[in-house]
Amino acid sequence: MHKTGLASLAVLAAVLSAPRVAAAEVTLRAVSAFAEGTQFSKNFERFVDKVNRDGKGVVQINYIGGPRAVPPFEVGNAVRTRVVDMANVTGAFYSNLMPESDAFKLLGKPMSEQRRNGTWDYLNQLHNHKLNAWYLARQFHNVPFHIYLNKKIDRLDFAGLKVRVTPVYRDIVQALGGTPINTAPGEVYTALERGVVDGYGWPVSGIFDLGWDKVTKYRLDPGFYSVEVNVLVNLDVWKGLTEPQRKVLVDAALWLEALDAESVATITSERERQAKAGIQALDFGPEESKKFLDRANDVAWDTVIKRAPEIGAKLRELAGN
Ligand code: 173
Repeated sequence: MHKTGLASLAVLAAVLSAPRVAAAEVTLRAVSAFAEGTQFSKNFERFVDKVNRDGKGVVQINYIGGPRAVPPFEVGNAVRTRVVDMANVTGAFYSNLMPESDAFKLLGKPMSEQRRNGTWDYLNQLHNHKLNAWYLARQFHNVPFHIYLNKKIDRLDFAGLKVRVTPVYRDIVQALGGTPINTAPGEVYTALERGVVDGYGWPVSGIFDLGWDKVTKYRLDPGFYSVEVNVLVNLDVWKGLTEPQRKVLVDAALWLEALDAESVATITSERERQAKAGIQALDFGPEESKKFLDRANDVAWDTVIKRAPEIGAKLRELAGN
């Protein structure tokens, strides 16, 4: 072999053994379980923009959109089977695949703490095993849920009321004697307008996004639990990423989790906006409120521990409630 041949072989060897930083840019396809531009998609969309800015030549996200692309209750399975590479979705929408996800609403510590105390790691392992997913980020730990009603109640009793739920609210609605009706967010407006339901569960923020203020009379206080909306990546996709690609995603995930600080102002402004829209708060005072919160906590843990005794007990220990 002559000299130039040897030289090009050496170049080839160097290229082949080069670290994977030299790998081509990868593009991940992502969806959200919530409508585009609405409260629980917004920060994920900012995350996508950030990755696309910081990850030029390394990793990019092709955001396909909200529930028109994949129905909300199928998003978890779409990540599992790699129909999509990444999703913004609440555990409440994949509890059919992972019953333990009912407990995520009970894990209300800031994510910085959940990452320090082993909660993130434990939940990541659960997602690895049960959903074939990497648990990249969790958002909105400091945003509570509420029950909204169109019929006035004079005590904490839902007898005769039909209430739209997801797994988040099912147990407490039942415990108070109401009839839970499970629907995706996209069906809430019509269900209220037609009187199919007398109320619905939803976080403190976001009811204006789909016009529900026009069909809502009361918000039951206090708020309860802790919203959880997660960014998941298909596990095979995650394993195939290079270190630099993962770093762009992890840095953006930590940035996304820190956006939870903004929720404090959002909550204040949403409550004010509800009041201006004529939505009245129903509050039965500190004693009844405490009973309600304790009940909500207990019935939720009962369900988790019944469905997943060992993992449920471990999650309760991590939650500290
Ligand atoms: O009410 C819901 O659809 C629901 O469970 C949920 C969860 C997280 C954020 C917003 C709504």
